[in-house]
Amino acid sequence: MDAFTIRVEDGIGWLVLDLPGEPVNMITRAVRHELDEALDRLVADKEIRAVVLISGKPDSFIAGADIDEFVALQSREEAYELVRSGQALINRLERLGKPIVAAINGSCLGGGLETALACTYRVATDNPKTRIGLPEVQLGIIPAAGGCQRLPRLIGVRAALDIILAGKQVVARRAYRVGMVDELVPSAILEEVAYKAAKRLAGGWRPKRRRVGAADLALDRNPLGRRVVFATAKKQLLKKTGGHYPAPEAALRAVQHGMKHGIEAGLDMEAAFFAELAVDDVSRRLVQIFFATTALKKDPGVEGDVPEPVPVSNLGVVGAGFMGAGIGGVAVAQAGVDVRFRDNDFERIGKGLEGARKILKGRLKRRRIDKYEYRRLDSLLSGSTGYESFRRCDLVIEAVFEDLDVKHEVMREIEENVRDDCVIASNTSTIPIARIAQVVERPERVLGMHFFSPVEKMPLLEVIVTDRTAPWVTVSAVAFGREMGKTVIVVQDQPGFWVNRILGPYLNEAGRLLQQGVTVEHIDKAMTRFGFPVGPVTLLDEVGLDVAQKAAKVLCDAFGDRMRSTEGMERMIEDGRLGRKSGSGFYRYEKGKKRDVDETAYEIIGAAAGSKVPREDVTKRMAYSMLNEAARALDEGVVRSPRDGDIGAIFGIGFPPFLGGPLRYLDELGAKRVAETLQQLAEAYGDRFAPCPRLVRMADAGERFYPA
Ligand code: 3H9
Repeated sequence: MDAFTIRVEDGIGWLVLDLPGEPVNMITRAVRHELDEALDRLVADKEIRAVVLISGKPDSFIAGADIDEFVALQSREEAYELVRSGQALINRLERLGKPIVAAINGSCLGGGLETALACTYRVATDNPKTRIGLPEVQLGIIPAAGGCQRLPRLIGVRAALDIILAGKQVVARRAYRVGMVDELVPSAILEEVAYKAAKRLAGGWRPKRRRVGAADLALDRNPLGRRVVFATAKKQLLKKTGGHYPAPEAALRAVQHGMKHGIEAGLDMEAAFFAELAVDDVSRRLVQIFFATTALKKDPGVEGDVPEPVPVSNLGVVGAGFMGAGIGGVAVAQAGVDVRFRDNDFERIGKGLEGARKILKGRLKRRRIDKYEYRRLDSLLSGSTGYESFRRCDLVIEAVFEDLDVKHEVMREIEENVRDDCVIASNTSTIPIARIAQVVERPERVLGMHFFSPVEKMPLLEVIVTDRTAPWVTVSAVAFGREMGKTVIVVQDQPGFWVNRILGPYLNEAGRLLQQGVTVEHIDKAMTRFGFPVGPVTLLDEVGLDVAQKAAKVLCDAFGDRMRSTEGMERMIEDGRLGRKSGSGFYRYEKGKKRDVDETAYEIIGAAAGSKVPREDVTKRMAYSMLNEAARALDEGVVRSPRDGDIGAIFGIGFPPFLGGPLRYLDELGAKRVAETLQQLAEAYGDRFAPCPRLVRMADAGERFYPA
């Protein structure tokens, strides 16, 4: 055996999994085979009275089934065979006849948790890297090795659906609270506690399940109560997925079926659904996104010789407004670095500190950190009206007002007050970095770090490099962005960078449709049905019409008419209708809550009388304007690869993940078809739709962005 070792100590068999050559443990075909053999030995060895299943790796218990194996599956039959063999093995583990303690440290996900659920007792460490959950639906499949059966029986249907349907991974503390694990311990004593539990189990101890979720479990026993739980879950689910993601719906049915007809029937359904979903296009695209994100975690951001990144332990943030506070707050919460704010007066600094603290408080409230960690992190936040102590900073991010003169002034001040090896970043969403860097003496250490708002929630970071940015500066910003928990793409310093560049024509098209008399609801619904989390008009209101208009102007100055926005938008701004922040935009807002469409907006923008553009036409105009721009910007080298472009669109603007990103979707539609449709749109609505040269070339040559 390569992956498993067994040692026996005083009647306890230690079954240690350490998959050779891999950073994490996962359940490969070979691991399944070996586990079967190991179980034979554990049964045969009369000396062994109980077993501890533990990992030999530092931060990974078991990260689930091997995703590469799914990718290789060619048919439903093959998928069915795979899932059945997995189920049989886990059933065997559950019925071994000897108690098993799962000693969990590090990732315990998917098939890893399903394995642990089949054990008699679960002990988990409070290591922050211990993440427990069933992320399968994020890959377009369902927990199919009994997860949809054993988890609801352990913690109640409602709590289990909360984990399964969202593909959640929770920290051990939360897993303990809901009853997924029986004991929570510091890493240092995991083995000792697991060993003691195994000893007690060997002596006939029957652990009493803690009465967590008692109300839920009572509800589960009542068929009517159960029906209500499932009906509510389904309703919420469909609202969220818009019917685009078959996996969560299948998981819901597998749980429901199993609860009604018993675990065997539930397993049959899990297997049938898994076989269908694993070879389905949606799953394939979601898996591609997983691999792209994983690859990005290792991408230093530069090609060729890769210099060492400057380790950041002191961060300076100039401008303690909403963005600055968000950046500082996430930096301290996620990367644990010392954060120094600088702003013009103490009131602003106070607000910035409060904003950053709010992020820490949120984590404390959600029990991601305890009160001691909260205090420690809080003490790392400070602020001042001067630049004293900026000499200690390894990275300074300016997040001041989007005005070139202001940025210039700040850049000069920063350069005067920092060390030579300090990286200087600008958090701008519109102004070219090269222009911001014009006033500094050493532009090679300047780049852009474009965070999205709100910083705590938005997963993407665009690192923007100019022709002069030095590689050590790029790798340092990329590495720190990752420490902040962001998915980082490196983009070229062109107007709009990547995300705003491809968003520009899309939002402008929404403006044109509005102007034409198409209703707000019709446009928003068309695009949420397409798969965006919010419609474009809602997005405009969220971003702020003034902010969107500023970005549109930058794009129009650079790229001309194709990027021109409508006059209606200007009129809305003149009228003070800036969106959510001003209490009214295209929608009405009351106490921060979005209400109905504000019909007076049509008058302000001078919309034509009610126009009935069919939904498909709205979708086509909106989506194709984005696809065309994505192909064009990629061709100009704004992003380094289709992979980065797709991840940027998915994480930056919520491009529907089930479509794989704009470039993957373009491949799916075919360049020829897209180019032809764009040509038709151009004839009907104007040159802005003319297919970009890259698409025309690809259409002629039958090319794709990704290999087939
Ligand atoms: C499942 O279990 C189905 C069952 O219900 C039913 C079956 C019948 N497979 O992310 P990292 C690789 S579905 C293959 O950089 P981190 C990863 O690609 C599975 N490979 O580290 C990377 O490879 P490389 C449900 C995997 O510390 C390397 O490990 N499980 C798998 O930032 C390091 O990964 C999941 O969805 C896998 N399962 O994060 C969990 N897991 O070095 C998916 C990892 O060649 N995994 N790799 O680039 C994760 O979420 C993260 O990788 C994890 C570690 C949190 C574990």
